[in-house]
Amino acid sequence: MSEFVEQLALCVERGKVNRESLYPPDLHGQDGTDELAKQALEQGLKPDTILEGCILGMDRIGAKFSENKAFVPELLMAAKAMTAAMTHLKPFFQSGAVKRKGTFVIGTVAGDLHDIGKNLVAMVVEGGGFEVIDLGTNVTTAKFLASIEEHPGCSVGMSALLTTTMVNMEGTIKAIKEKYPETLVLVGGAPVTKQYADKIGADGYSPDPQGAVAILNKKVA
Ligand code: B1M
Repeated sequence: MSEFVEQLALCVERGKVNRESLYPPDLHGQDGTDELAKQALEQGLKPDTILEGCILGMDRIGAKFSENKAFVPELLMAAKAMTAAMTHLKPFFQSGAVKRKGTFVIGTVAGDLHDIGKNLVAMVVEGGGFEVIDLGTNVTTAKFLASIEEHPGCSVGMSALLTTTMVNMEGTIKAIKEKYPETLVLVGGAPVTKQYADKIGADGYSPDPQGAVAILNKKVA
């Protein structure tokens, strides 16, 4: 693993956003994810390498959280640090195509506030040539339905990061299929599996953003 990936992962894990940020105190005055991502791109590093460092840092803080060695405030700071790096990656993911192939409505399911993975999927799908309507987090069934009505012919993506919220996908899919049976519904997120997606009646499942684009491309092919 490169020194850069390690350094970026550490900044995500420790929640170090930028040089000015006072948190964490022991890293005060040092570059954070903001500067590191910007410099890496200027030096010609691939956006994927930056993403690798971010995800590694997130995995590490997630593991500490599981072991009660880190707590919600630390997770929030890590998320903030990852978002700062991702801001620099946005133009790369979005520069895919000019002509829109269709509309993709995406949101994190009801009860769930995790948005980093969902944001990544939104960016990559947008880069794949689709118009993306991002409904944010904690999206209710009613909100998904209203958006489908507003964007006839759209496809829908749902993200869930909690075993307690992924179960909300089933009811939303049922409601969508009752009212708009032709709508393609795609699900994803760490606890979601292909088997679960099939069980709840989703049309597609992908473990990553690229797979989501591939499924959407198949629909418009
Ligand atoms: Co939370 N959290 N969290 N958290 N959090 C997890 C998910 C957890 C696994 C941590 C742990 O215990 N190790 C655990 C869930 C356990 C479980 O259900 N099995 C957990 C918990 C328990 C909680 C709380 C309940 C903690 C509490 O309050 N006691 C709470 C719940 C709040 C709520 O949502 N109601 C909570 C809160 C939070 C924060 C708000 C502090 C923060 C989120 C901030 C934010 O998102 N803005 C947070 C974070 C940061 C995490 C971890 C550390 C990182 C998640 C992340 O962003 N990963 C996470 C542990 C971990 O994952 N290592 C954890 C990086 C991201 C790029 O990956 O989202 O998986 P991911 O997305 C991937 C794929 O899954 C896929 O593409 C992405 C890129 O490859 N993908 C899709 C995602 N959506 C897709 C949709 C698709 C296709 C692919 O199609 C539509």
